[in-house]
This record gives sequence, C-alpha cells and structure tokens, in this order.
Amino acid sequence: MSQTDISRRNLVKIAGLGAVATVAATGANEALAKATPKAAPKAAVPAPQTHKFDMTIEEARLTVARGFETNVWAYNGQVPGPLIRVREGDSIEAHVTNNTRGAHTIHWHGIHQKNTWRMDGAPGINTTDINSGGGTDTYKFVADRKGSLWYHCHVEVPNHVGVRGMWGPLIVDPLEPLPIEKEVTKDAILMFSAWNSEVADDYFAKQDPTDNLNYFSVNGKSFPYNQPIRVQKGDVLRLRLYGASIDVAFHLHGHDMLVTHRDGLPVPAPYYADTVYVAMGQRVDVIVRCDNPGRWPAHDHNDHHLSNDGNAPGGLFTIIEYDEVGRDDPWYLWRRKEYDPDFYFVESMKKGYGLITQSGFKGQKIDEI
Ligand SMILES: [Cu+2]
Repeated sequence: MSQTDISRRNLVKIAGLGAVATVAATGANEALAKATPKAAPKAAVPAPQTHKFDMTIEEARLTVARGFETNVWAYNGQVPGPLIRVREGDSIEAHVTNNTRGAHTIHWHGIHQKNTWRMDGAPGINTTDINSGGGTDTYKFVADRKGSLWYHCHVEVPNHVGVRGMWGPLIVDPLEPLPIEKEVTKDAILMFSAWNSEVADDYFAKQDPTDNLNYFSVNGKSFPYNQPIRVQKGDVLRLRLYGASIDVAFHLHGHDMLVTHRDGLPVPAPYYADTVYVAMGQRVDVIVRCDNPGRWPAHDHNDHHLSNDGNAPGGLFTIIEYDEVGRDDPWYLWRRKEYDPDFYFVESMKKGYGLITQSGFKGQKIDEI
C-alpha cells in the first residue's frame, strides 16, 4: 500500500463516504466555523519603555531595633533602597549622586549587561567609584533578565553591603508570567540582613565588620520593631526572599511554601518546603496559599539570628496574621501594633513601574542629629 493510499483512506474515514457525505461534511464545517470564535489574539507585548530616575546616596541613621541605631549609607535616604520595578526588555537610566563621605557604586545584581559591561558597578574592574561629596554617575542598561533581582554597592562590600544597608529590590516583571504568578493576590519582598553595634557610630571603623554580627533583621528592622504580614483566607501570597547580607533558613509555620523561582529564574520543577535556605546574594521566590487562618511565625531557623544583641525573642522573625482570627488576645505581642501596610512593599508593588520611594524606610539624616 502506497503512502498516497493511506492518506486517501484516512481522509475517507474522516470525511465519511461518497458525495453525500462530502456535502454533509461541508455543512458541518460551516456550522463549526460559525460556532467557533476566532482564536483569541495573543496579548499584545507592551513596547519597551525607558525609565529615567535620580538616585542619591545619603548618610543616615537607621533605627533597627528599640535601643539600637546605626549609621547607614542609604540609597535615596532609605533602607532598603527604593523599589525599582520594570518590565523585561525595558531600559533603565539611573542618574546617581553620592552625597556621602565614602566612595560607592551600584551593582545591578542579576542583570547581564549585554554590550553594557561598563555599567556593572564593580570598581577597578569595569568602572570607577562614584566619588564622595557629590560625585555622580549615570547607569544605562536594558533589563535583560527577569525576576526578583536587586541592586547593591560593590565597594568594600563587607562594610557597605554587610552592615551599612546599601541594597534594594529590582523587580523585572516577565513578559510571559507563569500561570501561578498570575494568581498572586499579595506580592511581598523580604530582604534579610545583619548588623554590628560595635561599629554603628563609625562608618570607617573596619573594612570587614561582619565578624561580630549581633542584630538581625527583615527589611532593616528586628522583631518586635518590624511588622506583621497581614493576609486573608484565599490570598495567594508571594514571598520574595532576599539574602541581602546574611544566610537564612526561612521557616513558615502552618503552611508549606511552593518554591517557584531561584535568583529570579523559574525552577524547572517547583517543590514544596517548610524551611527554605536563602544564601547571601540569593533570592528565592515562594508561593503560600493562605488556607489556614491563624497567627503564624515566619522566621530564620538559625537560632542565633533570633536575638537582639543576645536578648531573645528578637531578630529575624515576623508573624503572618490572618484578618479572620483578629488580634485582640490580651497576651498577643502585637495586639496594639501600629500597622504599616507597605513594610513588605505590598502597596509599592501595586504602583506600576519606575522608581518607587517609601517614606517608612527613611533613616534620620545625619546632619539633623
Ligand atoms: Cu558603598
């Protein structure tokens, strides 16, 4: 039997037999054409945009915990630095002015800098420092990588990134998000870091002050000076976990977390975990389906990180509060908490694209002290 015969036999099977059948099939095709809507056009890909903004580096005094303040070098005066959010393929033009007594850069962690390697922010390797006392630089590049990225200084990193707060989130939205990303109702950013009270008052005490870290924080604040993550049953909570300057074993009570991305990239096989390791520099994105009303600790499982200068409880600890269960138990630690709904950038993440500053993260200006 020839190939042609097979094709013809199959055609006859599909269309039916003889001329009558052919007429019937034609009618059926017309009916089918009327009943089937045209295939939905693919969502239009937005044209790439250019986001131009000013950034500064300021000397500021940050309150990390009750009774503990430290000198920081703060992007736009705040720790964490302002949220920068763009779409994959957009361009960024960041004009940076350094108003401090130290030299700094900005490294755009995760961006590949294709054909723009001089914008990478590594001094002495692909660029120079931004001079102290008003020096400027302009970083121009394309957001050629998607996901939970970040930016940080690349000068004397153990001091500037380690204990001076020189880091902030850079979120690059994918042009084609995963189905689960479209389900998210609350998108939260948690940046983990540590501090050393011995060097708090002297910027230049040590080039590496990370040998005696004694305060631990999320988004620059230690428990109980930080904030809860408030949710409702049915929320699909995305947590973007950043190891800004500390290794963290992040544990959530009452839920499993679905690990969807590492370093902004989708993992080939998402998996569930109740404790997620986030190494320094890494980002891990997890999805939590909020199906278990209650108040649930979310914390680092490195025990030393749960104290403030040796006093526990403290440190890198927060609480997921479901609205349904209320907060009025007389013994509840945070029953009278003054609530900041943007402490985890949940409100900032609703504000669209560009550079989004946040007054709640501002330090006190050094010259005002
Ligand atoms: Cu720096």
